[in-house]
Amino acid sequence: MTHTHRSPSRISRRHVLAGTFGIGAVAALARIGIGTSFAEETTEAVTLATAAGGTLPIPDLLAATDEDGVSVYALDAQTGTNTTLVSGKTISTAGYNGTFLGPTIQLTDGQSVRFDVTNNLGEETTVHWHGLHIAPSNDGGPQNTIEDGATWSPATTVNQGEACTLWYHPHGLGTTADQVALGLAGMMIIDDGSDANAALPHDYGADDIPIIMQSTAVTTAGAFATANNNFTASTSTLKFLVNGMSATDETPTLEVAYGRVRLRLLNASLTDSITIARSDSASFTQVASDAGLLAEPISITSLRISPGERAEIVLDLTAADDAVKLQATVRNTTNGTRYTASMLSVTSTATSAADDLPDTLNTITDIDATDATTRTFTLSNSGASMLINGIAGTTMDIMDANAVMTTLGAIEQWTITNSSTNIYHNFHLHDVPFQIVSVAGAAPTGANTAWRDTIEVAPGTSVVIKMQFTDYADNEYMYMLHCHNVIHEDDGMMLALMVMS
Ligand SMILES: [Cu+2]
Repeated sequence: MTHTHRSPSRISRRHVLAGTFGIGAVAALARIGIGTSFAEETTEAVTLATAAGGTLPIPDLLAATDEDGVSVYALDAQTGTNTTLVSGKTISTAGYNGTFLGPTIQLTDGQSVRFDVTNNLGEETTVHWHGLHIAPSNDGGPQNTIEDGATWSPATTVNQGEACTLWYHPHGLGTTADQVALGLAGMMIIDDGSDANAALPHDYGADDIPIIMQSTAVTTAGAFATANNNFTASTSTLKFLVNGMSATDETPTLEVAYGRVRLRLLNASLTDSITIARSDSASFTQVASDAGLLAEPISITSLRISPGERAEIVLDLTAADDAVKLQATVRNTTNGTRYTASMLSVTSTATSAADDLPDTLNTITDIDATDATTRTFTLSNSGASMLINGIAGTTMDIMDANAVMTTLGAIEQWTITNSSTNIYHNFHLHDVPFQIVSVAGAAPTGANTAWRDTIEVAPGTSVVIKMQFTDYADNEYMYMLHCHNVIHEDDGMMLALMVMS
């Protein structure tokens, strides 16, 4: 196989914020399989996967080192610059193990892991494992500050119970938008060992492709925007990035050697929602929400993904005579269309069609909330001050004083109300995924019937969710619940949750 089409010179010319991406080892790593021994893997009669080609950069899989049965993943948060995205501007960036974004971490349920996160940013940071079911002391929230030059080493046994697409990013108090904007974000993939996940495309970099989408703006000063008015300033340059490549300047291409491809879509934007559709308006298949596989594949023609959310889709390619082209319609917090980007063009060299997808992907057992503790959370704003239940969670004292207290094993049902006049919010809960009871009074449909950890709440409406707080309790460390418009989060739309033993 050849990778010359991803040579560094081509990449830089295409305005890629290159750092960790790459290139040669992707398929080999995918074959060896992080988390399984080489011996196990070689006893299976596997067909070598052919790495996807095209101009789309694909983050490397992060290789682990083994320490007495613990897979250790090393992340180095570091700074960089980019001089190619906007001509004449030197943009400050940051990434993990590179200068923009980070490698993909692929984990398997039951695996013992440790993350060694070293901070070389020159300022405090944290790393939160968005969607990962993990103890609050390891969750990476504002209590897990990593000083400049220090290394933080949370360890856990992967305990997700769902095949899903998660991500990792900073989660400090008041600094999340600033640091995510620089490029501090990476994908995390969980394999639950299920037959359904195995029946879906799952060869990383070959037919299982991460798609990290970022709606960004570069200011006249040459910085990534971190405030709403930067995005609307006529002097800012808007760029839609896909795995760090500017789709605004040139549509990224993906050439797959298979009849079907799985795209793991992540909206890593600060504030914008993204609606994905095929440019020919044809249908495509969604197989996973942000927190797990759907009960069954669903056919859709558009997919709206709010900031922080993920979704997995599969594209059947052999039926298409031409490239399957995806477009992204990007909307601001008041739901106005900012722009539309031609985000990806996918082609296949396969000559035979893929096998049928499974009819059933997941068994989602309904949480019995008959005796649930109920709570109400009202998201509102007073000008630029962003509030939950009237509180702006901007200091640790406020977090402590207003922590939501629950107990291990508790089942709860929450009504999340957006009382802002015209601003969209999207609610994210740490620790456990939730099930949706209703959206604006109606029963959930589509991907809203699957596990979720982030849900958009339209102005003047409510979403009712239910969840159970399993496995992890701590009387000192807190989880967070917040709006995942991270500008709103930094402006106070965040509270703490304590699960007491
Ligand atoms: Cu919000």
